[in-house]
Amino acid sequence: EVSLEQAREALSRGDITAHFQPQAEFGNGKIVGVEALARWRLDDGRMVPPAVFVPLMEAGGLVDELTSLMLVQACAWSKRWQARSLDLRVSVNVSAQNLTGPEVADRYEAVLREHGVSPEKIVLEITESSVMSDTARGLGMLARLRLKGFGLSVDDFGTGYSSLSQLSQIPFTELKIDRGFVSGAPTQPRKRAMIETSLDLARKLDLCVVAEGVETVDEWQLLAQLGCDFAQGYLISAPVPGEELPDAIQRWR
Ligand code: G
Ligand code: G
Ligand code: NA
Ligand code: MN
Repeated sequence: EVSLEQAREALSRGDITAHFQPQAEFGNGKIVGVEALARWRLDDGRMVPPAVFVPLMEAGGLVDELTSLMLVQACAWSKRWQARSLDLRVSVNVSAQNLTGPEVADRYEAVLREHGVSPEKIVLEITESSVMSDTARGLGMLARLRLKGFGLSVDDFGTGYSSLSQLSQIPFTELKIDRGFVSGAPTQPRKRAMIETSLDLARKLDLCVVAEGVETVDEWQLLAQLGCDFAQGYLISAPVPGEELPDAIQRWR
């Protein structure tokens, strides 16, 4: 068990860092982006899972600090990779609570400007369930972020029971099919049907589609055949520290 006080300390001591998981284009296998995922290592080497510390930080008013930290690391690594000829979009997870704070869009834009990173290079992922729980203010903040050039992704699509009308009100650019539908889809017609329906919707709303949790070649082939745009999952690489990303991409190629 970890406390909010420990979480606060971990943030300020640099015990929480971003790892990055590559996303490959189905057409040619090229790595075109990464998702930043927060990792907290305790002094004794044990890891605290995000499923534990993210909700803790959300409840304790710390998630804004977490997201800012992730955004800073996304920018810093984006520049370092660029220096090695790796031009990548970076996705950063955003909580519903992030969108209720004052001037969020201006602050995120300022972080990017400080690092010389264009908002077009950053995708903000928000889970379908947060979209549901969101207030008018949150929806307005998403619209402002989109106007500034950030990409907007619906994460865990298919698990959040949002209505089509709610989804269509937000200027999303991307939809991420939840890994629960991807896993086993080649042999399970109901999962395949969910994927096909998601792809249909995405085409109609002009969104690009990322399949999460692609673990097998059979899954890759099915998703490619169905017309998915990008794959993320252990088949390509697990999330890795920023300095290991070029090697992880090399191994995949
Ligand atoms: O890294 P892992 O696969 O265990 O991630 C578990 C969950 O934690 C995922 O749903 C992911 O979206 C979430 N998560 C990871 N990093 C962050 C973060 O920086 N901010 C938020 N809000 N959620 C995160
Ligand atoms: O969408 P979300 O942000 O929850 O997804 C990120 C989570 O999924 C992270 O915890 C990451 O470690 C995990 N993950 C990434 N690729 C795979 C995969 O291929 N299989 C499984 N089971 N989990 C994955
Ligand atoms: Na995510
Ligand atoms: Mn997800």
